[in-house]
Amino acid sequence: MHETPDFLPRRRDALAFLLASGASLCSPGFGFGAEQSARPAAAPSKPAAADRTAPLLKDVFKSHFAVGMAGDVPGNYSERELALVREQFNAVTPENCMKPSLVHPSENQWRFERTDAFMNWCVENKIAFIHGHTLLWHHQTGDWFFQGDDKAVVIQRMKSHIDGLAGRYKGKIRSWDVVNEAIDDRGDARTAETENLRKTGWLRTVGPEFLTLAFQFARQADPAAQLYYNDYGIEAGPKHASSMVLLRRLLKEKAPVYGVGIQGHWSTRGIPYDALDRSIADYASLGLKVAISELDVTIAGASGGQLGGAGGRREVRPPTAEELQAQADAYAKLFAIFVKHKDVIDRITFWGLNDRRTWRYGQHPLLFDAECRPKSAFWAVVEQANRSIRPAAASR
Ligand code: 9MR
Repeated sequence: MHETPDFLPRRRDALAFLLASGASLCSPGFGFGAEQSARPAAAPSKPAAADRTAPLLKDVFKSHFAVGMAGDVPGNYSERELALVREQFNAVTPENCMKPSLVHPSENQWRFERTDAFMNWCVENKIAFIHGHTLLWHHQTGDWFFQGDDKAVVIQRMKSHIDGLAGRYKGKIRSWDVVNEAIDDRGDARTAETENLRKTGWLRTVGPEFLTLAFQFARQADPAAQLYYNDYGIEAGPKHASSMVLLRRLLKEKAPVYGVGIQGHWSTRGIPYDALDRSIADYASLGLKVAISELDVTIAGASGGQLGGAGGRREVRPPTAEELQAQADAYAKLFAIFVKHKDVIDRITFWGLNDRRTWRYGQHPLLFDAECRPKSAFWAVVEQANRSIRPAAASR
């Protein structure tokens, strides 16, 4: 049984105490197994507090949206980390294992070991909301899809890929990223009036209709799944304008698009809050839902969803108190926007679990530190839920 323990008190007055104490949600005695995880690379241990009261994100935002994490669970996650996943989150996205080249490395070869293990873990642990990532992408996609450059053949391969993956987990995956990152990064006033599609194998062989077809194939493979277009940087500037041009066309062509995933790979050094606020309203005006699908806010180094950025395993400089506060402030502002748009937003998913399980290792981007302890950003996020539920109390 991995039910949320009901004995956990949820009193707000315990929060300040916890923050000061450095209590770990993964500490032995918190209600999780006492097994030690692999030694994290950052943040030294602090003594465990006697009272380990902490709210659960999935509960505090219950009336707003689902709150998720991304990871190829159970993989080599420690018991502590897995406990944190099932306690705090009610949505999970496979970070890598469902990407085309991993699950479908060649035309006649599927590798379902990790995806099946992922699905089984989520089902066994009663994760209500499994979000699939990603049916089509330009990256991590075998060249075999495009070999021969024959449009009809490539479309057939696309269909059998989508059938094979979305069909296998039909009825178990609530929503899918159908197409990921199809819009080019380089945009200007001229491209803003166009879809400005990225020059990929899909575009070259099939043309712009590859997106419509992908959505239609996904609908056929799993008629109940909610289907998303997912991208980074689409909340602002020419890329946002292009996303609107693209989505309008897809809807006109009757592509069954349910929503837009704004990835949300940001840095405390510059988040386009106003543009984000407007972009959510823009997508809603098309009749679409929104997910913040890959949220992280780095306190150092690069942001954005581009691969090959400043991630990587290198020596980690611990964050300063000021940096942690700036990050908490940024998360608070973001969640104020998300809460405002709760009727449009279905899900907020963090890209990773903690500052150890993140593609931006060393940039401390998430709500839990390397040892699963809630950071200032965690409490700032929780406070936004409290404010929205009890606005009068919060302003006192
Ligand atoms: O976090 C993912 C990382 O572990 C992988 O090495 C990388 C390449 O597959 O993809 C990362 O996730 C990306 C996601 O699938 C799409 N949006 C950008 C994410 C960060 O690069």
